[in-house]
Amino acid sequence: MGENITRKIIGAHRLSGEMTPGSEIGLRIDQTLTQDATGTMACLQFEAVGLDRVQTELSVSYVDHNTLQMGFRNPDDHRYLRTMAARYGIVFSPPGTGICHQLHLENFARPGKTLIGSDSHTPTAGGVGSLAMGAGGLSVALAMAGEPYTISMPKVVRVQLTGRLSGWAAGKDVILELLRRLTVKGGVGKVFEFAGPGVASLTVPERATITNMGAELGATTSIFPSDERTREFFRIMGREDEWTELVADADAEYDETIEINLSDLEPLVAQPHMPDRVVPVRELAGLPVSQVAIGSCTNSSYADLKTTVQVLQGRRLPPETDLLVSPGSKQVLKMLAAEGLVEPLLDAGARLLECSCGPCIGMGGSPVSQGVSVRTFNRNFEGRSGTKDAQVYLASPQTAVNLALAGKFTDPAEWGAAPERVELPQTAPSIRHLFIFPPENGSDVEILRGPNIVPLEKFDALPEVIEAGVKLKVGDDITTDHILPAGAQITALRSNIPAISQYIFSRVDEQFVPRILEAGGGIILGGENYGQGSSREHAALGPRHLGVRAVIVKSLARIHRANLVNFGILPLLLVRPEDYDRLEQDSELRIRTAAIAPGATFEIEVSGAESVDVTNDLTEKELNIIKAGGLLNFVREASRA
Ligand code: MIC
Ligand code: SF4
Repeated sequence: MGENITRKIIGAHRLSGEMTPGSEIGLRIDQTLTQDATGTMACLQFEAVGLDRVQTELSVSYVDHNTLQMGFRNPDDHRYLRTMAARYGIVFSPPGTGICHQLHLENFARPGKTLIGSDSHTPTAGGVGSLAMGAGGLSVALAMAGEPYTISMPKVVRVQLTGRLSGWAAGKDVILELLRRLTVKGGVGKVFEFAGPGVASLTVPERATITNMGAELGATTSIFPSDERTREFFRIMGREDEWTELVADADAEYDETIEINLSDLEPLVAQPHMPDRVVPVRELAGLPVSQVAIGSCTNSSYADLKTTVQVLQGRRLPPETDLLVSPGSKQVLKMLAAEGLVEPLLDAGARLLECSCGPCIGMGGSPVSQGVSVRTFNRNFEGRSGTKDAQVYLASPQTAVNLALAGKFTDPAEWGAAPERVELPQTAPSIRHLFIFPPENGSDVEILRGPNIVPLEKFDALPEVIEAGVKLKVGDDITTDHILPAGAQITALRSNIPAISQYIFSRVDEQFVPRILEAGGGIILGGENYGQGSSREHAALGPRHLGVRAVIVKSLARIHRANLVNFGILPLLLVRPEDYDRLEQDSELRIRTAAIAPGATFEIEVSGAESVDVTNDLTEKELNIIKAGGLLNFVREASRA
């Protein structure tokens, strides 16, 4: 029987476990990436392991989230990351060089390699055939230390692409169509592997847009074959020697198949406040648009920006619409400059921002009150833009720039002829010299820490009995942005857990932190898909710092589930959904943790009411990690044994 690409890569990296969907497997990790917002923790955790050098083929530390440097905190973090990278053998990408995923795709990603990154959009590298997964910072730290990365063996979904994109339809519309059909929960436990005759028609940047936003499906990852187009991309990036072919066998089998005819796609848009609320752009015609933002790791490539400029050329934006453009990397910006494409952008009235995450993570660029902002990003969760009542829509650059010029939603039929699809130029300027490569031996390098770098706290083991109250009850699809909001002020505290914990659930219920502190700990009750979105482990670390020992939910998102385990919080699943309605904020619960066994159902006592049944999907090892008080304790104990 032939193999698909996903199984080929997993097979070549599997250190333990069976390759049947749902079984726990351990994978050897070739490459890691971190970004500054999650990377400071990952680096502190790597240091805590006590090795002299990273054990991976390649580890890169990017600075792209907290680049604003308002006050000492962010620059202190950057200096720590730079010196720590030199000390332990990590490549460092300074602030302003670009967005981690765009830079990794252009400079380091390789077909057939495994990559984990402390950022949920790490699957971007699947655009060139890497098996690239988002993970919590601690999982990345341990991969840097040479430990296997554990996942549940995914199902592989063949996404059969036929036809070709035409008119104003873009790569973004392929993934928006998948989100429309499958929703933000539709990819849980799955890898989306793209196949079929339509693949060859998509450029590498288009493929990367699609795999990037596969994260919004909740998927383990998404991946494209590495074919002649991929080879051409590597040649243009000046690293053809790093290219290898990687295609599925002709008779490869898949667990499921979905078909998308690219020729049928039209411009789509995700409405507030979830990436799966997708409708055709034409249906919203007439809605005024106050801001448009083009950029982010989803859509900031040379092709995305060149298309934007081609539409803007010689035209002027209406005064009521602000257009923000953030190139994905300095390489993209250099290519635009070389072709004289920066000037028309400026002349149209657009604002050119730094090559960084910027408005996507709420670092500036907030919309006006109740404003409609159309963004080429991947997330439109409520409040993430920094303006609480803004309405954020997600679309392709093609759509975004047309709406910016009109100052409102219009029917694509009125946009005139679409420009030709942009291919990369024959050669691209290198920016390799901007990365700081580590010395052969870094043992003499002094690691510089400012006051914002607060050492890790040591967590205690899980008690035999948890007696605590439900301190917060939340609904379905709670994102990590609800648990720990983004924005300049809060994100600057990512290396300081005591300080950042004060913001846990602050936008959901301002009284949550005082309430749980007063009680000395507690439990969180949630609905379906709890913890979807970002990989930020602070959404587990913060609650743990505040004394949360268990979350009881209907279902969990993959990375957040792993983060809860990593920091010793019990993720329990309600057996009967009705019990969710019976439990209230302030219900007092008694959980006998000694009675928990992997996969087994057990009772939780509820004071003054009937008990509720919960279960878990934990493996023996995960349960032992939680009992030890978290993964770092577990690893330390294991190395002592
Ligand atoms: C995001 O897009 O939400 C982030 C910011 O990139 C996060 C990581 C973080 O919170 O630092 C992600 O996607 O994992
Ligand atoms: Fe940065 Fe936004 Fe991409 Fe997250 S989704 S890595 S914040 S650009």
